[in-house]
Amino acid sequence: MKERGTADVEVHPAVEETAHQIAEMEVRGAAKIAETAASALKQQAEASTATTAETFEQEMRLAARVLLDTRPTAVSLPNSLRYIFRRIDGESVDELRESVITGTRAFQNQLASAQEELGGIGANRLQDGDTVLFHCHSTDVLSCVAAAREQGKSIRAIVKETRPRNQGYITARELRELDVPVTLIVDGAAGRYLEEADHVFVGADSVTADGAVVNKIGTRPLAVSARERDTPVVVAAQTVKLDPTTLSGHAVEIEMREESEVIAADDREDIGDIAVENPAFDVTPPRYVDAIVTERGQFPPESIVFLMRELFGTQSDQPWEQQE
Ligand code: RI2
Repeated sequence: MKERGTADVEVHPAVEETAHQIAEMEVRGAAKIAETAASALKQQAEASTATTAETFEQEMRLAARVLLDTRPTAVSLPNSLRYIFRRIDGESVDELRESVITGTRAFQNQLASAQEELGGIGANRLQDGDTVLFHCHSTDVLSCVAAAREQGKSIRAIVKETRPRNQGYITARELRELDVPVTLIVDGAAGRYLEEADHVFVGADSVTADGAVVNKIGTRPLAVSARERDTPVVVAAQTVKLDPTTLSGHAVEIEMREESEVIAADDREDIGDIAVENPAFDVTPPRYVDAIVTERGQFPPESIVFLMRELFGTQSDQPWEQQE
């Protein structure tokens, strides 16, 4: 991919490779995607042979767009790039390069400390002996459980498979590493097991200004069933998951993935002429969510807009767009 009207501006192979890994979900999870994309941008800066500041900046914008073209829903990806672009500063290529490297390090440190702080806050919701029902695989959620375990609380887990990619298996494995007893269930059994749950904990790929939570497909029906039983639904989402574009009315695009994740080609052929759809995420309205836990504290979903205004103002920039 080249920037229009420019000669020989190309992205580093490491950026292409990272983009491929994100698109194929070899690298996945909103926080991990953000961290890896930031790292790729740093590699682009480090390897740049640009001789002018203008060319260097063109390379950065092009690299950002290649990374952004991978998965449309997790806002942590554009937010990570925004963070770094806001800190790009200098007259010479060396100064610009250094600002990208420094900005990336600051972003990655912030990401790690945010998750730890969030974990401590989320752990306060958990009591010794609680049973928690989990959907998806979220490192923000697991940080809450890890902090609760460090406080000596005993937690029991019910883990949904989370079809089609069975990310519940990853959650189950990581909960076992925290010495949490795990019962794995198929997604359709969640209603029955909600009777035993004291909380539902889920992650987020994006949180909108009206407090809606965009997360792994199946979150919404789980939250609706939990509301019916008065089981609290807690969303663990560090502030990098808050979508600044929704402050000005933009909608979150829901990623549609390949049908091969849903059904094997042979089975599909056996069945006959059918359509298969595979939305990766759904949107849970704020009325089904009890709390959004961030590193800045716990918020009722309807008030998350105040934190978003404080963090982002009223506008969101697209610094990777081509400059005229
Ligand atoms: P952390 C995942 O998406 C899940 O939907 C999860 O809730 C979310 O990212 C957040 O993950 P995917 O990349 O940042 O597996 O909490 O499609 O790890």
